Amino acid sequence: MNFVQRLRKIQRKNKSLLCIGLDTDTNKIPEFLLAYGDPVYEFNRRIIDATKDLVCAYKINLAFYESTGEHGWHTVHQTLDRIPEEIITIGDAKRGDIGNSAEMYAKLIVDDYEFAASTVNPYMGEDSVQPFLKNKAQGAFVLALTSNPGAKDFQYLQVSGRPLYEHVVARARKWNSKKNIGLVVGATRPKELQRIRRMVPDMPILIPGVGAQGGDLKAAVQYGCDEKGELAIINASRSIIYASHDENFASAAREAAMAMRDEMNQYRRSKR
Ligand code: OMP
Repeated sequence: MNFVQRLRKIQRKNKSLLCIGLDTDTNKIPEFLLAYGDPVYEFNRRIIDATKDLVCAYKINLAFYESTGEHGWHTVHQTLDRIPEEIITIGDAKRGDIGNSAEMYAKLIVDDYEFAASTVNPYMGEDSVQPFLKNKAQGAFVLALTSNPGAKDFQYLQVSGRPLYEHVVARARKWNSKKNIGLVVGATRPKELQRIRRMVPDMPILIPGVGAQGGDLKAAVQYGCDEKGELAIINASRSIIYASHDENFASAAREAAMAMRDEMNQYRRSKR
């Protein structure tokens, strides 16, 4: 199965476009978890167990794990082991470097952790992205137009008559010989998302920025999906995993996830 087939399969099975971001911060998890040997794993385990039938993907932003030192790497492995095989796992590290260095980054994320997909920064061009694309079953999401305010610094610059992010989209299409490239487009940019989807009718699009960043959920679904109502992966991290700070945090996360998944399904043109 190639990456797109894997994604469609789980989106159909769980009837879900939702990706939960495990951006787990020890300062934000319920205090009682600090008594556990690995509080971050214990938090992730309970969130995963409470939501795994509601999502198509989990995204692990490696910054939250690497910042805790050596132990964080172990926590990533443990967390990945807890996620059912059929669910897409995204290693979000936004790497991008010259070819031989990128090979080493890919070695960790693609071969060692064995994430189903990664996020990559295309600023250094094709050789910086290719090491993440070797296996057709594993995808890479290229940053096209990001959700944050700083996106305006470079991504909208006009280059040869069109904004820079459109050049990124066009290049990503060219690099996609194994059909395992996706794009990242922020939910805070609905108009542009609509245009990008028209440029890439059959690529997965990872759409962060709903929930805590205030992005437009309806537009994310209606403009982000392909014609079958699939291939948009809509990420929410803080608004789901920190829905409650009490003992009931996992069931609160489940409720928040279910509400978001169901709302998305209402907006899908073609429901499965
Ligand atoms: P919340 O704002 O808490 O839902 O988290 C958003 C997550 O998506 C974080 O892990 C961000 O690093 C990530 N993200 C963005 O917020 N904006 C982008 O444009 C791209 C990403 C990403 O690549 O995942």
